Amino acid sequence: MFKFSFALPASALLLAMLGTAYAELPQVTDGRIIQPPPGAKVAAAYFTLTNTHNQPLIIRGVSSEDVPHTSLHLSSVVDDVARMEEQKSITIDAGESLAFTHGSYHVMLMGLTEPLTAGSNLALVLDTSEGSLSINLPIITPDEADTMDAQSADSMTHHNMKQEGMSHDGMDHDDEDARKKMDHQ
Ligand SMILES: [Cu+2]
Repeated sequence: MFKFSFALPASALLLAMLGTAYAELPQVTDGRIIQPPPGAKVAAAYFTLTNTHNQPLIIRGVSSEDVPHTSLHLSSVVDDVARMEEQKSITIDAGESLAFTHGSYHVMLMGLTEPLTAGSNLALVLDTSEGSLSINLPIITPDEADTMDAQSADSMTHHNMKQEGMSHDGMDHDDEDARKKMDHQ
């Protein structure tokens, strides 16, 4: 009687600890920021986020100590015009992965005061339904990014997007008119 009543809560506690502290952390892979041209005030951060939890993962915001303005963006093409819209939140279903990449979801880095230099890293914090998620993204050269594209499984998609003029890097982020259209503040 004593033995039974003791053993049950102990195993339940162990499961709870595994569940909250270990098993459900979202996984970040393929993190990269392509070094922008000298003097650029804007860049984009890319990574793949996998929701290993059995509940939807909701990303509600993003911040960085080193970048004045950061936001969640989604690129799209409407009537052959590339545009970006700020996202209030992004939901990743249980067990699913979402690629933040060229022509799709990305973290917009705006008002850069220091150059983003290849070889260094930038830390971001994602505000999610699972709590704050710190991620550290390497800054790479455009050549290194092309090599990653060629090696990645979705390289076809990237190259098709570039041909259609949808590539993020092809857009002039410094253009004042474009910034107004995108509602950047
Ligand atoms: Cu953007």
